[in-house]
Amino acid sequence: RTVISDFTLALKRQEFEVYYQPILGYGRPDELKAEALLRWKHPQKGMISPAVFIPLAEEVGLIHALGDWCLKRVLQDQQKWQAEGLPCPVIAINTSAKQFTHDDVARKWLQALRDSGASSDQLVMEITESLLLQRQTEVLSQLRTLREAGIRIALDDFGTGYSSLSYLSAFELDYLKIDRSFVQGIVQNSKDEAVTDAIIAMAHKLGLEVVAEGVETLEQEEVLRRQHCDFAQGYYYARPMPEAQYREFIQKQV
Ligand code: G
Ligand code: G
Ligand code: MN
Ligand code: NA
Repeated sequence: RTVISDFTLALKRQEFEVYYQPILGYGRPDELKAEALLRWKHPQKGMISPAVFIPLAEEVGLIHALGDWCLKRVLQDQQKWQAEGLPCPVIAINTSAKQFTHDDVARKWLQALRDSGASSDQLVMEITESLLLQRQTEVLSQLRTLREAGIRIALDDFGTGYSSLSYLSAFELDYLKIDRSFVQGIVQNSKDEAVTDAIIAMAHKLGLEVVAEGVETLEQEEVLRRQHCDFAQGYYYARPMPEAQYREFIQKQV
C-alpha cells in the first residue's frame, strides 16, 4: 500500500483526531483560547505525530484534504460546545504554506464559515515564516482576504527558520507566537531573556499581541509576565488533549 492510499483510507475511517491545547491570557483572559493540533491514531502503528505525517501529507498533496477536515472538525466542535451552553473558545488552527500556494485556503475558510454559520472571530489562522518568505501576490491577497473577513492571523514558531524582522512590518498580522526554543532558556540564560523581552516590546510597538509557546514552569511564567507577554501555552498549564477532555476543561472554567 502506498502512503497516499493509507492517508485517504485514514481520513475515511476517521483515524485523525483534533486535540486542543489551552492558551492562557495573562492580560486579556477572554480572547485566544486553544490551539488545534492534529493526531493520527493509526490502527497498527499507534499514535503518529503530526511532525511526521504533516510533511508527508504536504509531499503527496493530501495536506489540502487534511486541512479541510481539521477546519470542519473544529467548527463542528465549536458548534457542539455552543449547543451545550458552553462558551465558544477562539481556536487557532495551523496551516501549511502549500495550502496557500497550491490551493486557495482563504476561499476555503470563508466558505466553511458560511456553510457552518460560524463567526469569523472564532478562528485564528496560524501561518509559518516559510509562507511569508515567498512573498507571492497570491499569498498576500489571501492573507488580506482573511483579515478583511475578520479572521485573525498568528505567525507561528517566530524566531526559528527563516526569521526576518521585515515580515513584521510587511505583513498584516495579529499575533506573534514566540517559539518554545527561546522560552526554554529564559530563566537560566540572560541572553534568552533579553531576546524574548525585545521580541515582546517590538511586537507591541507594531500592534501585535504575543503568545509564548512551550511554557513549562512557574519561573518561566514569572519572567514572561514581567515582560508583558499577552498569552502563554505550554505543559505548565495543559497538554494537548482530546475534545472530550477539553470540553471538561471549558466547563470547569465557566
Ligand atoms: O502537536 P505537536 O507539537 O506534536 O505538533 C507538531 C507539529 O505539527 C507542529 O509544528 C504543528 O504546528 C504541526 N501541526 C499540528 N496540527 C497541524 C495541522 O492541523 N496542520 C498543519 N499544517 N500543521 C499541524
Ligand atoms: O509548531 P507548533 O507551535 O504549532 O507546535 C506546537 C507543538 O508544541 C505541539 O507539538 C505541542 O505538542 C508542543 N508543545 C506544546 N506545549 C509544549 C511544552 O510546554 N513543551 C514542549 N516541549 N512542547 C510543547
Ligand atoms: Mn502552532
Ligand atoms: Na511553534
